[in-house]
Amino acid sequence: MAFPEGFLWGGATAANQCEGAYNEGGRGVANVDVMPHGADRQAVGCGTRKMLDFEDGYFYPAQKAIDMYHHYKEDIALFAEMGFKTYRLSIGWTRIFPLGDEAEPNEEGLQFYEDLFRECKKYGIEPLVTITHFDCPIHLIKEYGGWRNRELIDMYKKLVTVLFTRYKGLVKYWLTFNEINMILHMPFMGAGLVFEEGENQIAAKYISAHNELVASAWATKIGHEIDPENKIGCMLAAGSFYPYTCNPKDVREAQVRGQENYFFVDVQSRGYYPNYALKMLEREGVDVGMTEEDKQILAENTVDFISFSYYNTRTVASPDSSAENASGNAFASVKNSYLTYTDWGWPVDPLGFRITINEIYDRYQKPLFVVENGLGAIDEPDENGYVADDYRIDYLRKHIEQMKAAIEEDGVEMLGYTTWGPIDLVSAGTGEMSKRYGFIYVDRDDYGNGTLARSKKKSFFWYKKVIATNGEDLA
Ligand code: BGP
Repeated sequence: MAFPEGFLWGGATAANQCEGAYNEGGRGVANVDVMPHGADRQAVGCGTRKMLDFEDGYFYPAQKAIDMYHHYKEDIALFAEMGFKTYRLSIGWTRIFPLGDEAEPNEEGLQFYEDLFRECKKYGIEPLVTITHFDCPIHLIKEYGGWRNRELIDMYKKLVTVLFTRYKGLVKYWLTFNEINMILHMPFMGAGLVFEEGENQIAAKYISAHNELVASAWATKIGHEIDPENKIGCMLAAGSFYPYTCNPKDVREAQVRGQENYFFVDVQSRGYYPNYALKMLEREGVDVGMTEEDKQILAENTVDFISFSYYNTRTVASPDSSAENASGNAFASVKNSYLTYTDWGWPVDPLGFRITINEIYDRYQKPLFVVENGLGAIDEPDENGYVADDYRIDYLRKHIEQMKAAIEEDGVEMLGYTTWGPIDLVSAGTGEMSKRYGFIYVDRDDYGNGTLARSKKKSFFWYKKVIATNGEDLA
């Protein structure tokens, strides 16, 4: 059998993309709430269009999302019906600390997640908890400048101490920051950064990255101290970088972009800054403010496992190449003529999944956890809400086959696999509902219309079979 006994099959969501109820249960406002649907979303996510409050004339999809806050029992029952062994979800920071800098947590928020975890346990589903999935209290952005301010390390330490203490025995698997490398690509979403006119953006991004890396190491330390059973991982937006051609200039570009990506996990897994990063920061004149204590905390608290999302590889060319640009999960890349593309222009590269898995495993030699993989597509439901989503089944089948080969033939240690968006939810990149990933269809459109009714797609029954046979039957 390729997949080990106890392999954690499941699905992954993020609080802001599914919960809604943004102003209920004492919750405070976060950066992710004020990211509108529509043309300005990109600029807001990148920190170049300042939007720290709800503005007239915009639709904010996170406010209600798919209202999982009120539907979680129904949704977890559906996950259980598929046979989920794990459910990856994230904590809304502002449910626990509405402002971020208060002394005491909000009990209602803590109770909400406790109930949710108990609901999972009822079905034997192991929660996999992302401590922050792109969210940062808006108060910490307005008053402290987001993650560029070291004081956020203390706010985060306080948050994780509360979480590890309260959920001791209920939660064992934790991820510190979702797609930590997203800071470089969507800095408002990844670190609450809004840039001032003329500000050195590279400096702001790397200082914020440093603060998150140190906060992540503190979380690992605190989590292990509170419960030695805790397994704490990092989370990378992964995808190998391919050179556009075998021209050494393209190969070098791919190498540099790969290092830029792995920088984060190099620190979280090895415990120190790699030389290529130190040299780059020196050239850019960036001082991240590393203290002796930071060095020690980073060195002594490396992660237990490496988790990552995989949607596609990234093909890159040297700046003087004439290769055509393409999109793909916020990472600039060029068109790869060997691959097909999704409705949203993201490459589809199942073999690239095996390549990426091997690259990460070779580099760190720690257990891996695939915590996001999936296809965002347009679904056409029939009158009963049923979608014959063979294209989604095909995508997932081909990726699982490659993961299987990586385990069986390459000997990679893998803890589990959670697909992105087992239930349709709001797209992080575009704010759309119509970019659907789910096994479960949700009746809601891009502008907030719909009954929110849930219905099973064809892929629901397919994934159920995959899990029941521990990945043996992918037909
Ligand atoms: C990752 C994020 C998720 C998720 C996914 C799909 O970057 O961790 O939050 O949304 O990408 O992206 P999108 O929603 O833009 O299709």
